[in-house]
Amino acid sequence: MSEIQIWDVPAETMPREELRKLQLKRLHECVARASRVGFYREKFAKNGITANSIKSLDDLKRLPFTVKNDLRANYPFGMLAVPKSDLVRIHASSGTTGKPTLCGYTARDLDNWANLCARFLTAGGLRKEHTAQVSFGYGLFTGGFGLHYGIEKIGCAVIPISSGNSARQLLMLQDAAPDALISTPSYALNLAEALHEAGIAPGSLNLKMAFFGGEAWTEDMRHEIERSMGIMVYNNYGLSEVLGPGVSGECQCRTGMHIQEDHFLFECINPETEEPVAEGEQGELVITALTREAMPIIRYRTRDLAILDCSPCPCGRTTMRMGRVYGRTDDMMIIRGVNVFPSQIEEALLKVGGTAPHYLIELSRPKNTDRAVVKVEMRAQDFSDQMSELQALKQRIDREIRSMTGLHFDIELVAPNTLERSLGKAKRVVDMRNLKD
Ligand code: DLL
Repeated sequence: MSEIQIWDVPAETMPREELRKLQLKRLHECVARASRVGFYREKFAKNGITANSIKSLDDLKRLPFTVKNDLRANYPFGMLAVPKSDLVRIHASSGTTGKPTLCGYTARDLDNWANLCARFLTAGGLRKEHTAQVSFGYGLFTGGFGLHYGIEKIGCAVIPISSGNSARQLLMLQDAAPDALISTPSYALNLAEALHEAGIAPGSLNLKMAFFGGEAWTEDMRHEIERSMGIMVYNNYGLSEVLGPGVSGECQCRTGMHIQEDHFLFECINPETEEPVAEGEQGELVITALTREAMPIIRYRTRDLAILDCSPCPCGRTTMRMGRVYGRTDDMMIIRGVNVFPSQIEEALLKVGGTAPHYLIELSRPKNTDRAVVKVEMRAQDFSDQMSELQALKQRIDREIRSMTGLHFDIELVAPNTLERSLGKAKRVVDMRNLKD
């Protein structure tokens, strides 16, 4: 662990009482800004909400939730609280179907954003003298540009390589000798594999740390990457609707991701009842972006499931932390009536070991019964193993998944390098059940 450094000491170590006062002041300003947005103006009018009626943080409960469909319904620029001419950047959220949602930023939004990214990167150990390779896509996705300006803010050199072209990624890792890799965890796995195939020992690189975010991953995956690459890996979280990366990130104590609470108000609710869960219980994160000028977002239902942790962290930051995102409410598979998250399958596979960390879950419904298959990739070195050994491996995976989920999955071991690799966020589930019909 390098010496503890904090990017913005007053903001990150503010006494909680003072923080709550600042949040209230900013919530007040946020509601005033949101009143310029037709969607919020109408909702506020219905419930008699004005900025002046916000007297305490408890008043947050009186404010309406915002869901993804509200943003879609106001596509492209209906959620702006500033004239479009005040925007200096437009990104889009990574929707899988239909139109994306556009996210606008003013110059001040971008400056805040760079500082928030600088906070979590500093917390993980990135310093001015380092070089960082950004292997997130640069484009409408917020990952590339978001991290880029945070790194520059620190004064650290950026290699803006974006994702894809692994031969060039390896060349940069070797020759430009970055200290840090910044990407999705699944893309980092691809790079680890490419290194292995090229016969490059990770220990021969200058890489010391990595910052992963943008998709759900597991603690076992962290251990696997740390072990195989000999680096320290830190988790960070964000979403384009409220900013992009920079909403929260781990410090070197790795006891959860510090939430940038002077910019975001977090709630954790039961997604069914919409009531707050008890402290320390898992629920859906609901986020209010307190300082966004271009697009104030109030009580955004993220669909991300996590636990909030208010206990003190040894690093000295006073902010609340969030645990790893366990899954999304819309990622949850219901198989023969049982709720299963892809992260449970990943955990089981990594626990058993003996395969590559690449998998794909396929769901179908022959004869009206759910069939769940996990395709797991073999490692090249094990591929020629005896049939009996492969059979035993399948049985171990089946047993582990069953103990984790209570369900039987058909395990298919597939040849090395046959599952599609992602350049950004990995696709883990193919559901062919036509459940909506
Ligand atoms: O993924 C922003 C981002 C980029 C965060 C780079 C971190 C690093 P979206 O494309 O809008 O924005 O997707 C947001 O990704 O609601 C989560 O479901 C998921 N997600 C993001 N970070 C994590 C993480 C960016 N660390 C959605 N762990 C969010 C788990 C994550 N899921």
